[in-house]
Amino acid sequence: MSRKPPVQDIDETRLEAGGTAHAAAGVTAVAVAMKHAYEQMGVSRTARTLLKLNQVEGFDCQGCAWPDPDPKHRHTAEFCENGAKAVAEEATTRRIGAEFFSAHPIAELAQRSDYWLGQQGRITEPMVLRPGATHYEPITWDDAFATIGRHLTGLSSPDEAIFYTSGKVSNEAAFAYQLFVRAYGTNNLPDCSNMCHESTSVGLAETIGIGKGSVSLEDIHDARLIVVAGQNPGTNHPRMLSALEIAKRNGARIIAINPLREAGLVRFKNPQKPRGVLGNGTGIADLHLPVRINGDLALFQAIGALLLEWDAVDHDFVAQYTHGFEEYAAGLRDLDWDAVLRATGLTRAQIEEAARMFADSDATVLCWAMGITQHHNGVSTVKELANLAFLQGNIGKPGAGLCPVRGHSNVQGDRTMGIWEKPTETFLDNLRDQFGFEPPREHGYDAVAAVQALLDGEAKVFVGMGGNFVSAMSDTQVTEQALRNAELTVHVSTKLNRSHVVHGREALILPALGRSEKDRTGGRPQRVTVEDSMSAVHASQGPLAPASEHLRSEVDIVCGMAEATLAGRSDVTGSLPWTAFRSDYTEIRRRIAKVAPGCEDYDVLVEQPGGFVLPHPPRDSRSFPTAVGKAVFTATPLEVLEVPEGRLLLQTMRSHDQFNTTIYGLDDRYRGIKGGRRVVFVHPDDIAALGFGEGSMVDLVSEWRDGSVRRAPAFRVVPYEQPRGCAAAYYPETNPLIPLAHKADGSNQPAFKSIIVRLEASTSTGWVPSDAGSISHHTGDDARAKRDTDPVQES
Ligand SMILES: Nc1nc2c(c(=O)[nH]1)N[C@H]1C(S)=C(S)[C@@H](COP(=O)(O)OP(=O)(O)OC[C@H]3O[C@@H](n4cnc5c(=O)[nH]c(N)nc54)[C@H](O)[C@@H]3O)O[C@H]1N2
Ligand SMILES: Nc1nc2c(c(=O)[nH]1)N[C@H]1C(S)=C(S)[C@@H](COP(=O)(O)OP(=O)(O)OC[C@H]3O[C@@H](n4cnc5c(=O)[nH]c(N)nc54)[C@H](O)[C@@H]3O)O[C@H]1N2
Ligand code: SF4
Ligand SMILES: [Mo]
Repeated sequence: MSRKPPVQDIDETRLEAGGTAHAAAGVTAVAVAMKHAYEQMGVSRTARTLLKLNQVEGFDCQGCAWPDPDPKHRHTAEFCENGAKAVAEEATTRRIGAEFFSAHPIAELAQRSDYWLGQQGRITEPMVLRPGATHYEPITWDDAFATIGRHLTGLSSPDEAIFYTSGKVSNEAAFAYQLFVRAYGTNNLPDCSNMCHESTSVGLAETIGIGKGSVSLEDIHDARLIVVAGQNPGTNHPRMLSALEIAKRNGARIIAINPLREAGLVRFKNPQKPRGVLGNGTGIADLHLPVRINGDLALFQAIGALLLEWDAVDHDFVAQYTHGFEEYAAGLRDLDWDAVLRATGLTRAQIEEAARMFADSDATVLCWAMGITQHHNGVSTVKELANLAFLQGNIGKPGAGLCPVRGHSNVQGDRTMGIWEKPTETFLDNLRDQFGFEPPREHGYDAVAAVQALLDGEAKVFVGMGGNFVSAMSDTQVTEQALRNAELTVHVSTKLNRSHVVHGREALILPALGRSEKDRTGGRPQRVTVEDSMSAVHASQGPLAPASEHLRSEVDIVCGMAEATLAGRSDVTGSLPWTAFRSDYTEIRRRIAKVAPGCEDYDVLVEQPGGFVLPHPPRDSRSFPTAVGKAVFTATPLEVLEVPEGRLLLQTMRSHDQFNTTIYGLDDRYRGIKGGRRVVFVHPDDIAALGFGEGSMVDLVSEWRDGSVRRAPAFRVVPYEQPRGCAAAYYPETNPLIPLAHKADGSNQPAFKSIIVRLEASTSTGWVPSDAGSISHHTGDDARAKRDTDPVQES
């Protein structure tokens, strides 16, 4: 066991592939979790930290947004393997300070993978990269803030600055941040949600009037049918399996809709229960529909058509609460079943079996994640899920509802706090009334537009509140160029990542306290609050001493940036309480209560053990705050994503050993991968048909209607059961394949899950950097020919 960071980077030649797991979790999960924790934190720190994780008096897991059980039903070990890894990653005893940065020039760091960068340890002091310098060097906090203030006040318009947020940021920091940004004068507040559940937020706002899910944990426990579509909970929301296990024991049936047979959806061995440790565990999915990538829209339409045909419809609900039913039903009357079968890759019998399970259930919960949202038609597919819920009245009653499962632990809370490039007028009015300045009304840049603005020279400063924008975004080479165009890049971070080494002319790294750490900003113990995927808000307080005495809380850092930037502004300075904010976060919560809709008495309610649940009109009273005041059925034309001969439809997903761009390790245990990441999973018959073999080295190549050709080199071909014509590989290594303009209609979310690619024998055999990729262009007739053969790859 070594607590030292790796010296060497990933060696893909050591990769081993083979064998998939038939169950998730179990004792192996506990062993792996503990190994990670001990390696990063040592034994006693591990115990001190993990026992506080997800406890009422403890801190909220930095992993996913899955909710905690109510305080009466929590275990002493209320976390999963990947929660333990998330904690270990932050609570590591590894450190990088000034010596590290003076020993490693940027040119060298830029060659390192996100894995190597992240594994070096916690950043201990503010660092600056001066224009033209080869190394980051230390800078005082005051000078760092002054640098930011100088750049921001020097821009010809506040709209030339971009303020990104990643979803780990607390509600207090997020609220203070958006206040600063709007007082400064822009709504350029893109966030990771733009790449994540934006299609959900847009689709649900249109159909139910609020962009959030409508279920509680109890609804999952009490459901008769649970659909898990485009989601891999065994890896990405592991404690969801405990909830599914309870539901199964209460008699629920489960349908998994996924091109892959993910281990967590097959069987779960609950490590908290003797039967999970000693027995065979619990079977999860009663039916697995191995849908073809992007086939969900057609699948949900087909299920809707069958329910209509069988009259398995809640007519009272439809009549009383909905709008647009006739048009929806008319659209499905002559459904083109041939097209459905081509789009879904399923048989009619499989679809009928699923529809029968819907028909037999009087309480259905529909869960989904990135397999649904990250497509060009992600918004329509979400709306199709809403249609299914409306058809059977499965919203606003126990055991039923819409359940988008959010990613980052506080991504939903950040939106509630106003981290949004398209704020509502109500929110802005409240902000004005509370703080006495006129906030900007024009909508700002989302993530894709932010990259474009930097490319076009219309934006010049990029501030990242957490996250790793360069690696997370699509079109790696283009996004990197965009960030390099900036005059200043600033990152508030805990660990080193690629966004620090692909930088603007000048760059700052501002090291923040993590959630596992004691926050004594203003000389007193402070707590923060977060909101989970089911709109439950609660407090979080870390137990550990900070990684370095120089760290500041995100709230404190925001206040510092704000003071340095707004100092000379007579219109806003007097009314903004930065001093009060940093001396007691309760003051921020009092302001949240006044500004954020639904957060009345926020400061009082979060004091209750376990917190409180935000209002959700469709869930609470079947009232739908849409334009027509009802739940809105929508009719979308059926669509088949056709893939030309010799190509594959690629999805990009997470391994079991990563949190987004943070790579914990190199194993994807449930899918049989050890020691590497550059793999492409392909159906065995497709491998043969394309003239490759198991273990062949290939480049992934995507071609686009504008004549551009994108390449991600050096992936090992791994045979893997899935629908013919589909393929899968990990993100972020595949982001070079996805043009900025390949995104969802209506939500602008990058379509990370459907990319038509071809495999080409690779010329590279050795190591390639994890952002390796290239863009070239077809010319003349060649380009025209491509346009004719490639029907969907619009960009
Ligand atoms: N350990 C860990 N936990 C995490 C994260 C992490 O990286 N690591 N990330 C967090 C974040 S930010 C998020 S957003 C969530 C992501 O959680 P998920 O959405 O579960 O993440 P992905 O790995 O992208 O998995 C997508 C799933 O959808 C399936 N899929 C792909 N295309 C399609 C399709 O067209 N149709 C259907 N029906 N299925 C499809 C894939 O096979 C895969 O099982 O997890 C959060 N939790
Ligand atoms: N191809 C492809 N691309 C994708 C996706 C996909 O499925 N496929 N998924 C997309 C999705 S769903 C998402 S959400 C995005 C993720 O995009 P991001 O949220 O931007 O990325 P992360 O990798 O979660 O960010 C990790 C970094 O956050 C910093 N950090 C960690 N903890 C803290 C903290 O407590 N405070 C602060 N200030 N910083 C901290 C660390 O420096 C770390 O390096 O990626 C998207 N990109
Ligand atoms: S399910 Fe998510 S929130 Fe819960 S412990 Fe695991 S990673 Fe953390
Ligand atoms: Mo996400």
